[in-house]
Amino acid sequence: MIDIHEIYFITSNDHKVEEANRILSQFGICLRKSNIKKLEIQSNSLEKIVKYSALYAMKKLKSELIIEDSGLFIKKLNGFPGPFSSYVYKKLGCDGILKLMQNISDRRALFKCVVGYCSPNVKPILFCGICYGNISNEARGSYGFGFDPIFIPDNSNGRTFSELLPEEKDKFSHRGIAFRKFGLWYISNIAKP
Ligand code: ITT
Repeated sequence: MIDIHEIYFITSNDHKVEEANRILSQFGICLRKSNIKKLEIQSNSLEKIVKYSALYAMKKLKSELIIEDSGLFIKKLNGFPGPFSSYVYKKLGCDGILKLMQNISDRRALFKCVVGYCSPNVKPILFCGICYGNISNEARGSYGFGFDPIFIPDNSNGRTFSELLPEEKDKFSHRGIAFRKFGLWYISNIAKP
């Protein structure tokens, strides 16, 4: 029988939990959502935000845990919304970003995800994933969440994340890359047979 490793995931976002668990199941890891309050400092660096949040959560939970911070960085908007993606999505949504991008022909953008793991014995260790692509001219597709309908990852034949099946998104996505790095590290360093 395969042992399943359960780790707390400090997040309010059910979509993140679903995506992470889809990716981590191949490593025998299952993330369990924890609703303890996540403290997020204001910073331009996802890495700094994740490190700080992980240490803060560890003080409360005293158990191994995962924190993840992600964002959409648009080149011609100097990286906006970046670390403020969650707030901007809630206030402006995909339509607001499309309006900001009206008349901008360079639509290069990237999604970045930083996953932080720590335990009572392990200081926060970070795993990063970046997915390059473009902002579409209109929202398309019905899968996924957040800015998925307006992000066309490279090598997707022009389809937005929302037009890809969830498993296809995992192959390209920032979250897929970061959590696969974490899974590989975890099974070779922490969950050794
Ligand atoms: P927690 O902080 O509680 O984990 P959150 O949704 O607020 O949840 P972030 O602060 O990391 O998470 O915000 C990232 C935002 O960026 C998220 O709310 C989405 O709007 C957007 N985002 C991140 N990854 C995405 C993805 O794969 N597809 C679409 N949008 C994404």
